Amino acid sequence: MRKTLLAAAATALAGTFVIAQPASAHQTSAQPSSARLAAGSWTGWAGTNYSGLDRSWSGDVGVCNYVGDNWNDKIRSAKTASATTRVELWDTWNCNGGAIVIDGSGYYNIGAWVSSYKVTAV
Ligand SMILES: [Ca+2]
Repeated sequence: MRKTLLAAAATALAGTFVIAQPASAHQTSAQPSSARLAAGSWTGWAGTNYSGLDRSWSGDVGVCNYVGDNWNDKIRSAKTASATTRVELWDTWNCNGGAIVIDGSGYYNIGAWVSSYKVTAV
């Protein structure tokens, strides 16, 4: 009798725990993700004056991203997706060395050195 009650209590607790877990996970993930949804995108071209092959990248504000092996040191012009979006283009893979800032009006002649980027405003 006593054993049955304990088992029932344990089951009830386990049930509560399992139900509470997704609910609290849902709550905690809802707010940071809406803040993190501040992502910006930009396009880079293999040629100057926005010519040749192009590719678009996106990223969350403040996060450094590598452009990838296919585009490393190959971007020659770039502009962001909107007038207010600002993106730093960095010399090294981890946003170090030198950098320029691009916006919606673009940068039409960049040396072949861009390796990483960081969105700073959307
Ligand atoms: Ca580089």
